[in-house]
Amino acid sequence: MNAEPYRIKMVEPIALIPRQAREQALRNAGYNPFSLRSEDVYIDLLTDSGTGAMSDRQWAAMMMGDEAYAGSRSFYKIKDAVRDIFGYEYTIPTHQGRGAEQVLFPHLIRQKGQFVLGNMHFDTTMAHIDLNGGIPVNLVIDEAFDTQLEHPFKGNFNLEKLQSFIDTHGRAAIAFILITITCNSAGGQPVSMQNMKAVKSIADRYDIPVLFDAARYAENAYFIHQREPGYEDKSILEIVRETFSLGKAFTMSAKKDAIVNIGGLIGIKDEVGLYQAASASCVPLEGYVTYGGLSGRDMEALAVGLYEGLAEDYLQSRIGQVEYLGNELRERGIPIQWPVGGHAVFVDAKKFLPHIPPQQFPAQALCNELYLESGIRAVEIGSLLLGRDPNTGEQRPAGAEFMRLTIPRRVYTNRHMDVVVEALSKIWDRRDSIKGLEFTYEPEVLRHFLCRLQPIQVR
Ligand code: PM9
Repeated sequence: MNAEPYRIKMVEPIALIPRQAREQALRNAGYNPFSLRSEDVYIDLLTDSGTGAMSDRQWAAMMMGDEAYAGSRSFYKIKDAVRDIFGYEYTIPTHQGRGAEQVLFPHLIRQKGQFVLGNMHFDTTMAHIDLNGGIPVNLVIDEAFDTQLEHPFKGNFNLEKLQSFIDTHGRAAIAFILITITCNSAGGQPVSMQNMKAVKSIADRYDIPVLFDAARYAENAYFIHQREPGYEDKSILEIVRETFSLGKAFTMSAKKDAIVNIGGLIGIKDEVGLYQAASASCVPLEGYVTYGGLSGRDMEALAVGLYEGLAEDYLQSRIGQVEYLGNELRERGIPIQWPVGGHAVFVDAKKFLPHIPPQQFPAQALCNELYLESGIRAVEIGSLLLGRDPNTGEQRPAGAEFMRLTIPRRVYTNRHMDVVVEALSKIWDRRDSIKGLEFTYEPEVLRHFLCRLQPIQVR
């Protein structure tokens, strides 16, 4: 048995505020945990994005930041790392993942109404496809939504659906294919190498570009290493290189696997034309192409983090912690997406709260109850997040209603996980008493971040 491959050098105090104060805080937040003050949160499992603990090497590297407006030495460290790890010639830093999406997508969606085919697009990705006149399409395998079904790669594309979509709509209707690794919205589920190669070979037949949403590039490679025959003796780095050889470009939120608090990247394999077009957009949107919204010190930490995220002992401990939480919950009968994903345990709120219909947001109701019970903040990944179709105004049908318990990297111990297990077990025992929610304010775009809700009143 191995413990964490690090020891703790700096700590940040956290505290549980009293129940009455939590009730008041949640009311003030409009029953939306995004609007809570983090000081009122005891264990924060809202996201693994930008919430990781940087290493001493990353902090040391920050002191070496070159803050030159143009041509910063720190930028070239990122460029070298991207070339070495992913094999891509061109790199543009951005302030975070959605910055990369806003810079790159306009150059890939050439006509209004073109489709962007994905296993399952993340919400900000979907928003940037929408904003550029594209139509996001999710083609993940059906097994992804059967939370109790054992499947090693629930993030895989349904290849028959992909082929049939292309046959039905024709090449010209498709802007590009985006492979999201790991597939966050399906439960942080991995995509197998075999499946990615099959997607690439279908795409090649029609000359459709394949891109990656690379936020969790290392966790996906770790799952391939663990689960896919033929990859057990390959290093994480080798698997990452093989993965990215299949794409022509990537967008990346570096706030996840690269373990920085802020940062994103565009990587382009070799197409100078695309690089030049994206560079021209980057300047007005993010900043000059050798910083793209980041300071030199941010870029230093990112260049180090890109490698730290690949360390096998770290990945084993990180994904091991997610598994620990998942196993403990499962043993108590709590329904979760199984097997657990890389960055979070996804609790199946449809099964947890079958009496609450999707339009009353069962997973959001569960998040609120968890906060009230124990000061733990989780996040909804379901109907609330999916929102409405921008053309029809209808609620998009969600395949699953998840409450995501997202584990920040190198931050919490398994004792914190035990607190989560105890709290959810208590809620499980009184689940029938939990009520659904209704809007008091619903923003048009990405509503889950800013909406306000209230518990449905018994009429
Ligand atoms: N993901 C997450 O918590 C952060 C925003 S919502 C609290 O899971 C993928 C697969 C993501 C992602 C963000 C982004 C956007 C793109 N793709 O947040 O802009 O999971 O850095 O990245 C979040 P940024």
